[in-house]
Amino acid sequence: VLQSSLRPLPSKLHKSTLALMRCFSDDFHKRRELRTPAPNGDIKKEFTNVTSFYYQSAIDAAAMQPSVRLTPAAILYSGKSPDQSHILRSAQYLHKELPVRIAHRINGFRNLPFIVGCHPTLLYVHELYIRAFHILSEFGPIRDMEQEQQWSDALRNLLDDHKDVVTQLAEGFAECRKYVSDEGLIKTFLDRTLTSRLGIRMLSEHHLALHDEKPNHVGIINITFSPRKLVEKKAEFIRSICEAKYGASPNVKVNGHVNCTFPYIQPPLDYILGELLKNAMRASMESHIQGTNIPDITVTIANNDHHFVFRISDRGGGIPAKIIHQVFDYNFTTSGSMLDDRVDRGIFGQMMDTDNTGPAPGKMHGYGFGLPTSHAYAKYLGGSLTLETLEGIGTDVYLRLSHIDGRSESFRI
Ligand code: ADP
Ligand code: K
Ligand code: MG
Repeated sequence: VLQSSLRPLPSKLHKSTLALMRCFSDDFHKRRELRTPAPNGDIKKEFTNVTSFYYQSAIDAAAMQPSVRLTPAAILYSGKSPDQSHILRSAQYLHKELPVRIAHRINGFRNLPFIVGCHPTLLYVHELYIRAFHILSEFGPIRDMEQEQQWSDALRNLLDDHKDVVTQLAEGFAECRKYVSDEGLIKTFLDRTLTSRLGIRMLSEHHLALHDEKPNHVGIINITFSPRKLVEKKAEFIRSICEAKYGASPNVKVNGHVNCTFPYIQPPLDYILGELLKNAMRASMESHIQGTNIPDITVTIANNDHHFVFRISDRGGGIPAKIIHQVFDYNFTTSGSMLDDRVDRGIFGQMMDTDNTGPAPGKMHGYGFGLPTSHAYAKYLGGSLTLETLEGIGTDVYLRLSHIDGRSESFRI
């Protein structure tokens, strides 16, 4: 895959880059082996990979450049042209911008504590980024729509290759974070890596979507975004996962400004609302183990000139004071842990553990990534995520976000 997607090497490439690329393409064939830790910890092999990453002059040069971030309003109002020159301009911007952003992230991987950076799954993600850097930065200038098409195809393949990165990071850190005493270091790395990934994906998917004519959309921006419709759609989906797991699910009521619509970028909200609803449903189900009189979850929507807010209220028993300070930590979870004294560890406990072995699309919880990732995304989007909990009663989570219609400076992607 790697060899066919790389173009012939330009002669100006530094010798060490060539050496790395040769070693890297070999590694790529070994990636299956790498994903599973060698039984006796084949540190030597991993060590060779890691040190070779340190001699990457092309990545170093790109990492020195600043990233150019756009406001959603700039994207929204950049205008469509009948000759498709807006698509060409968008590709030219991304062609320059993405290698810079990826190089910054590769630096993040290089600066991880050695023992973390050697974890096979994290090393695999690090390699994915290096490979993406090469594929995108080796691509020549984009001057016409044919070159644009080739570039967009490469971009689409990369988005697909990177789709499981969040799960891979969650798995990798779950296994090796115990060796790191500085929690802040992991939080900074994950906040940056996950929000940078969100930005890259929003820009890339926006670019790809510019090719299609979808009613009420400019790229990924939905001009008539309806918070109520999104909540209803996510609630239906998460309820089906909840039912598969617990045999029943709480009702979700929506109130407040239910009729408002405005332009917004839906994909990150899909993720955040999904995670918040999963948490609320899990708490509601597990605090009512007998499965009767499961209390409703209420989502209140409030919309004003600058912000809009979702409040997700559950009656799932609240969060105990002894763990409240940890719920926003990456990898902190009460799933499958004895901390969770709300859960009967008998037959119910077994049911809960059956899908905890690997990443499955229908998981209700497990990696402890839902709250911290949603928090980082909300901040990246110029908003906030906070919660108020009444131990023994339930929890209110507030997701506040900025409008993107250009009336005030919102955030940059
Ligand atoms: P996960 O859901 O994978 O455990 P999260 O980051 O989404 O990870 O949540 C972390 C922990 O916070 C959960 O395991 C749970 O103990 C607690 N929590 C989150 N939301 C709620 C809620 N609405 N009610 C009760 N506990 C909650
Ligand atoms: K957590
Ligand atoms: Mg969760």
